[in-house]
Amino acid sequence: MYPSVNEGESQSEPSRDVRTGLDPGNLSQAVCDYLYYFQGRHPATASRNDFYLSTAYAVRDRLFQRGVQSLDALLHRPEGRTVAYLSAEFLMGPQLAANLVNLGIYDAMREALWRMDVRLEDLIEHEVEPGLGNGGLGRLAACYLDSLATLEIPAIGYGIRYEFGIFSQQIREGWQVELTDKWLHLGYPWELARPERAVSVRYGGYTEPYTDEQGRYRVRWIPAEIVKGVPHDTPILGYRVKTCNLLRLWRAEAVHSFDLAAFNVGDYSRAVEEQVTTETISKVLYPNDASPQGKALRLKQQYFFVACAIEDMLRAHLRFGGRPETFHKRWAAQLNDTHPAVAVPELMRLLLDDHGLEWDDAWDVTQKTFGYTNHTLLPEALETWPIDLFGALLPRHLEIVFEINRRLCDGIRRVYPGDEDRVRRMSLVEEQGRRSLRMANLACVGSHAINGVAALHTELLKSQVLSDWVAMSPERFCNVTNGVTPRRFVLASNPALSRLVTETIGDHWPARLEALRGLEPHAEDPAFRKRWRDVKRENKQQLAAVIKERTGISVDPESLFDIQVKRIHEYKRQHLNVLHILTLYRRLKENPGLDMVPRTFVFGGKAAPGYHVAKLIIKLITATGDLVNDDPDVRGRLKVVFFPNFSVKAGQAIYPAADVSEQISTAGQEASGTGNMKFSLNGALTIGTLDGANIEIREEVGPENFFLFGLTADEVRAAKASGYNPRAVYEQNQELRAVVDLIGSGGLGGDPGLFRSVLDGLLWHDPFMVLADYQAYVDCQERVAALWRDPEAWARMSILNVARMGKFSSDRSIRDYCERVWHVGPLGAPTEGAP
Ligand code: NBX
Repeated sequence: MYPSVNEGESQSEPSRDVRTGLDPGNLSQAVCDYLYYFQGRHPATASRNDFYLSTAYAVRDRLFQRGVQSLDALLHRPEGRTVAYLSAEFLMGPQLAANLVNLGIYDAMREALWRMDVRLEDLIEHEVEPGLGNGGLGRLAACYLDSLATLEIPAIGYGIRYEFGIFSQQIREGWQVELTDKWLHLGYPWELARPERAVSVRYGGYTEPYTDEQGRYRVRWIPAEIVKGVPHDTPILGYRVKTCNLLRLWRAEAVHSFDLAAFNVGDYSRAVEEQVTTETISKVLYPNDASPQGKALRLKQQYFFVACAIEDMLRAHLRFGGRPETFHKRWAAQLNDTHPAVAVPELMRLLLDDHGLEWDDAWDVTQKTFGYTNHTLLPEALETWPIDLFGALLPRHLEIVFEINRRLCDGIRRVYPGDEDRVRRMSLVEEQGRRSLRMANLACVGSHAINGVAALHTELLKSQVLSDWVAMSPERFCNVTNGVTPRRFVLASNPALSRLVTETIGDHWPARLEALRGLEPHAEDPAFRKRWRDVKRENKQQLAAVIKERTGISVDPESLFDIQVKRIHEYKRQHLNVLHILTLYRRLKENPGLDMVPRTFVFGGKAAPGYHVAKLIIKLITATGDLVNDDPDVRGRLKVVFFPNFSVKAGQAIYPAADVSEQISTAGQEASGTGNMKFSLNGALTIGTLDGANIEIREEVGPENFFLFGLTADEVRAAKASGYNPRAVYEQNQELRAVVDLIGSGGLGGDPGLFRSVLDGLLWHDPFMVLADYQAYVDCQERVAALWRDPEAWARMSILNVARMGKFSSDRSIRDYCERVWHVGPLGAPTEGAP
C-alpha cells in the first residue's frame, strides 16, 4: 500500500471516486493511482513525464466518464444526424490545459498536483503536441471539433494518425533545418486504439463486369493490395457540457501477420518489407500548405482515411437497421478542402456495387451527404491527380468518376447547348498536358453545399474560380466565415486577461462570445485601462523570458511587440515586414538621435521544405536580426526575433503578448486567416490589408480601431491588367531603393548574391505586389507608432478590439454550418432544410 495523498482520509479507504471525482482530493488520488499502477512509480521517484502521463490519464477518465453516453449515441443511435468532419489534418495542440478548462477543473488539478509538490504549469509545458497539420486548415478543424462538442452537436472528426507530424523546425546559422517530429516517443495518453473496429482498405488491381441473380449488370473490383485501418480515438469534450465527441484517426497496418515457420529467410524479409510499405501510408504528413505534391503516396493517404471513415459510417448506419438509401439522413459529411474528395466516388461505389442501388438513387444520397469547404484561391493549390496514377490505384473509382463526368457534361450541354468551352472548364478531367482529375470540380459536383471561409473569399470563389458552378446551381453556394475557439485561445492561453474579463462582465463569455460587448463601456475607465495594460505587460514579460530561452535574444517588454506568426509564404509577405524594419534601421543609421518608438519584431512560421524562396525569406529575417540587434547606433530600439518551431503551443504563448498583429497578405490571396482573430481577441491591434477575414474584423471592431493599408483586391487586379511595373516603383521611391540596395549589396551578412532570387522576384515580377504596397505600409506603421505614444488611446482601442470580436468564435461558425450546410441541431435533431 502506498500512502494516500488525501489528507485526513484513511489510507485503506478504497479510492471510490478516483475515476470521477473532481475535487483536489480525488484528483490527486487518481494521479497517484496511475503513477503507481500504470507507470509503476512511487511519487517520490516519478519523473515529470510520469506525472504528466498520470495526470493525463486521470483527466481522460473524466472525459470518458462524462461522455460515454454521448459517445455511444454517436455511432449507435438509430436516428438523428451526426456530423462527420473529413480532414487530412487535425492540428489539435496540447490537450492537458484545454481539457482541464473544458472540464472546469483547472484550479482543482493545480491544487491536487501541488499537494504532491508538482506544478501543473510544468506538466503543461512538458506536453508534446501532435502536429498533425500544416497550419490554418488543420487548426480550423480542431477549433470546429471543440465548438461542435460545446454546442452538443454529435460529431466525429475523421483523419489520419500520422506517425510523424509536421517537421520540427530548428534555425541553424539563420537557416531553417527540418527534423522529424517524434510526437509519440514519450507516449500519447489522450487516445485509445480500437483494433476491434479495424477496417480493410483496397488498392489497385482491376474491375470486371458480371450479371447478378436478377440479371442486372454489375461490376466487381478485384484489388491487388489490402491494408488494415486501425482507429485511434481521442475524446473531445465540449466546454462545461456533457457532450463528448470523437476524433477518430486511422493508422495503416499490414493485414497479414507473419507465420514465421512458413517463411524462409528471404521470404521473411520480403514479407517484412511488405509490412513496412503498407505502414508508410500513415507514416508522415506532407508538409506543403499550398502546392500539393502529386505523389502517389499522398493519394493513397487520402483514399485510406476516406475509405476507413465511410466504411465506419455505413457500418454504424446499417447496424441499427438503417438502409443504404437513407445514409444521408444519418450523416452530414464535410469535405475539408479537396483532400477527402475521393469520398464522393467511394460512397457511390459502396452504394452501387455493395448495396445494389441504382445510379440515380446512389447519386441523390451522395450529394445530400456531402458539403465542400474551399480554403484557397491560389491556382497552384488546386489539387489534380494524373488519370493514369488515379486509375492504377483506384480503378473502380475512376470508372465511377468517368460516369459522373459523362452525366455532368451532358447536363451542361443541355443547359448551354454549343458551349463546349464551358464543358471543358467544368469537366472533371483536365485534357491539357497529362490528363488529370480536378478534385475541386469533383467536390463541387458531389456536394449539395459549397462554401468559402470569409465573405471576400466566397465572393471571389463565386466570381472567379467557381463561376461556372455558380451559374449552374447558385443555391449551393454560401459563405461561412471562419472562427476560433475562445476556450483555447483566450481562457487557457491568456489566464490573466480571462480573469480580468470575467471579473468585469461575468463568466458567460467563453461560451457566448458576443458577451464581450459588455467590456465596451469599460474602455472609458482609466482604472480599467490600467489593469488592461498590466495584463499585457505581464504577458509580454513572460514571452520575453521564453524568447530569451529559445533564441538567446533579450527583448524589452516595454517596447512595442509587433508580431507576424504564420506559415512562410510570398503571398503572406513576411518580406514586406522586413522592408519596413530595414527602413527604420536605415533611418536610425542616418540619424542615431532620432526619436523612434522602440519595437520588437517577432516572426515565426515554417516554410515548406521544397519552397526555396520561403526558406530564403527566413534567412532574410534572421540576417536582419543579426544586423540590427546589436548595432550600437540602434541602442536597443529595434529587435528582430525569429521564434523557432512555431506551433499551436508556441502560438498560445505568443498571441497574448502581442501589441500589433501583422495581417499583410496581398489583397485577394488569404482565404480568411485565423491568426488575425486570435491576436485581436487577445487585445492586439491589427495592421492589415483588405483581405480574407481582415475585412470582417475591421467591420466589427470599427475602421477607427484597425490599421488599414494597401491595394484592394480589385486594385491589385487592375494594376496587373494595366502592366504593373515593380522596377518603376523601385526607381521612384528613394527609401525603398536604399533598402533594396542594402540587401542587394551584401549589407545583410556580406554575400551580395545571397538574396538575389528574392530581390529579382520583387524587381522583375512581384506577383504579390510587395513594392506596390511598400509606401502605404510604411506610412501606416507611422500611424501605429504615433498611437503607441498615447498609451491611454492604445489601451482604449485594444479593449474595443476585444469587446467587438464576438463574431469570430468558432461557435458562431459552427452554428452557421448547422443552419446553412448540415441542417442539424443539438443532439442531432434535424432542422429546417434537413434532407
Ligand atoms: O486555411 C488556410 C488558408 O490559407 C487560410 O486563409 C484559412 O484561414 C485557413 C482555414 O480556412 N489554408 C491552409 O491552411 N491550407 C493548408 O494547410 C493546406 C494543406 C495541404 C495542402 C494544401 C493546403 N495540400
